[in-house]
Amino acid sequence: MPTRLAALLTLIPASAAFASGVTVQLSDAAGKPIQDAVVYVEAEPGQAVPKTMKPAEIAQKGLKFIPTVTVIQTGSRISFPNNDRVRHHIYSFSPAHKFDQKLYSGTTAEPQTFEKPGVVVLGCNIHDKMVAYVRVVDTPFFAKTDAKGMAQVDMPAAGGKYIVKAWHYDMVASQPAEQAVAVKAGDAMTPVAFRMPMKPPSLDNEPSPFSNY
Ligand SMILES: [Cu+2]
Repeated sequence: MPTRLAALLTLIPASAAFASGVTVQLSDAAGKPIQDAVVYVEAEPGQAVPKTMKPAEIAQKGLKFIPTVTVIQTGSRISFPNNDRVRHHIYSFSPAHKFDQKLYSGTTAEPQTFEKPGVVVLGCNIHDKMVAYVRVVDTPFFAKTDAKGMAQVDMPAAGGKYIVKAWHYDMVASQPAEQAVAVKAGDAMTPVAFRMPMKPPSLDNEPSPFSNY
């Protein structure tokens, strides 16, 4: 893109009519929508992407992590407000980000900066059922699918070749599904659809989610 045009486009607010990016429809092998999947769009090698570093928050409330799934760009921070009266002990053994924080009731864990791309599974040492997933990605272009399996990834002023990836913590494959996509520049969203085989609903004898990452 000519520099002058790029400079002009940066003057247009993200909410203006110049919506570009991809809309993703995610369904399982039977065609049912997949909710809470992470979809993200990576540039082809050698192509720079902006660093937006939007921070995120994973709260603890009612002995749950909220939300269950979080996606952030590599280098971003997540804070962990504790809204419960009980204490939690948040930890992760995942190679992408190991940490361990004992907390007292009402206290909040230090924010963590996630420096490596990958999957980080969070647990609580006191409440075994608490689990949350952080997908750390090398791009600012990402979204989560809704109840209809749809996600819209806004890519302001983008256009060109990209790789769209989709990941869910219950997917059968160990690596994200991916498709090469030519994203249209200007006022257009490029539709992408994925079929992703999923594991059967949880069984009591299922291996712990912590063993996968
Ligand atoms: Cu806990």
